[in-house]
Amino acid sequence: MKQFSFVIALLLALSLGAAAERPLPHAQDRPNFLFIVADDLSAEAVGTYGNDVCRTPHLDRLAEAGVRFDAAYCQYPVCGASRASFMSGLYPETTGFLGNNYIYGSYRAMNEAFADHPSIGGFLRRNGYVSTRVSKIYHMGVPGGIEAGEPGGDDPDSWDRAFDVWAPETGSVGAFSSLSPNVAHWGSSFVKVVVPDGESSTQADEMAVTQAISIMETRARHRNKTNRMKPGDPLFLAVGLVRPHVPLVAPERFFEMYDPKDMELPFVPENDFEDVPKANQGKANATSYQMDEDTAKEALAAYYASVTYMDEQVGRLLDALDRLEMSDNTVVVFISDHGWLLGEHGSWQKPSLFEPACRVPLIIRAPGFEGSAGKATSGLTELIDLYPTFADFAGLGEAVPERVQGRSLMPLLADPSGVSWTAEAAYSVMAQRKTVQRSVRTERYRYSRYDTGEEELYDHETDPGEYTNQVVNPEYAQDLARLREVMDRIETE
Ligand SMILES: [Ca+2]
Ligand SMILES: [Ca+2]
Repeated sequence: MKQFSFVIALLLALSLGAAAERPLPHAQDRPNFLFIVADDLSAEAVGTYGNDVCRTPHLDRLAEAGVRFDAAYCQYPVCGASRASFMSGLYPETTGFLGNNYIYGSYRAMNEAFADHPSIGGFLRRNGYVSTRVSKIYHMGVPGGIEAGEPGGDDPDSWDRAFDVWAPETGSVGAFSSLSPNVAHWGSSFVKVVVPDGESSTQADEMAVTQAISIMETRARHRNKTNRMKPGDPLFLAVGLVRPHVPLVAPERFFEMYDPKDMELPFVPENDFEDVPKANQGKANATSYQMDEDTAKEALAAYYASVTYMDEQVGRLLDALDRLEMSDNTVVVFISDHGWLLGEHGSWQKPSLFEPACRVPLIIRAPGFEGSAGKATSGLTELIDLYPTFADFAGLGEAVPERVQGRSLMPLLADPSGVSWTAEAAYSVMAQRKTVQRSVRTERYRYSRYDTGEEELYDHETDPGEYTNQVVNPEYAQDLARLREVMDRIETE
């Protein structure tokens, strides 16, 4: 990829401390953005993150050409609040958008105090970008909202153009089977649908990606002067993929890759929940799903099939960028809105404050940062950091609204070793069943606190599976006191 002169100019300006005086880059010099948001994807299921069963060749190649963030965390392990948070660059408790609301207009409509606070889409729009959404970026019900073709909790100010998909989801052609006797997911059952090969062109993610590629082609040619998109206008293209969110729908060829008999469920220690507050036990198989071992393996295989199917759509987007010669001036950012439990702690799905639900995959491939290609960073990051990161790439770092609580990830892209990156903690919150539950992840610990007063402390240095709650262990008293202080500070901010 070519070096990007504005990036170099920007880094130079920053190093000279003269960022405030530099002129805005010309529109033609600003990069396009392709922002891909997967739904309910656990980092644990992605090849480049260490899963050697689930195949994600396209995410893997994106990571090989970009930077993989190994310690990236969502701010709320559920679709609605997480998406409102990363789009606004604000913690969920700042806007008060806590939960899985479908308010049209998102946080801006929900809280008057933030009516004028632009999302990252709105911010880039106001600064010369053509901002476009395809499918689920803010909250949409899956499968219900997709089956209804609704914009869900969209914020129309974020976009010049927005495209919803209207797709069959649970009504897809194919073999439908239920994986759980219970409806355990906001009215949607834990089901799988095996779509015959060759009959998947009406699937939500295939349609979304076809629409997105069509927008890229229009951008690459821009011959029509009456188009809103003028020659040289940079593009912010946000593409939402709804897999691997349930229903686990995929063509048969993806299910054939994963024989349920070969699936290995995560190790769960006996009496794991003995030291876990009730509030963090909500997604237990024993109570919520009641899958036997064979069905749980079938669920894992179906999830992997959905992940690989989603990954193929990512591949189509990357191929289109290459074909249209846009890769050299397009920053690609891939995330999931939050993580997912795949049998860890005998639990499934979200919401949960365990690591697999709060941690997210985050991969950024950016022109001008080829020196970091293929590297991973363990610097602590939050999804709210994306807002200022996009702005930084656009040369608009100084114009980011003061309210935005994230910070640009550019230093980590320049130096993934993280030597120059300090972050005290990544923060996640959940509010449900009238309780507020908060968690901070530091380099070493996960510390969670519930409004019942109950606490969890896990030492990731010795216990990455979060099996042993150390909150009553006197050996941890000093570190626990420090973490309580961090939490106190967050609670009162
Ligand atoms: Ca989600
Ligand atoms: Ca335990």
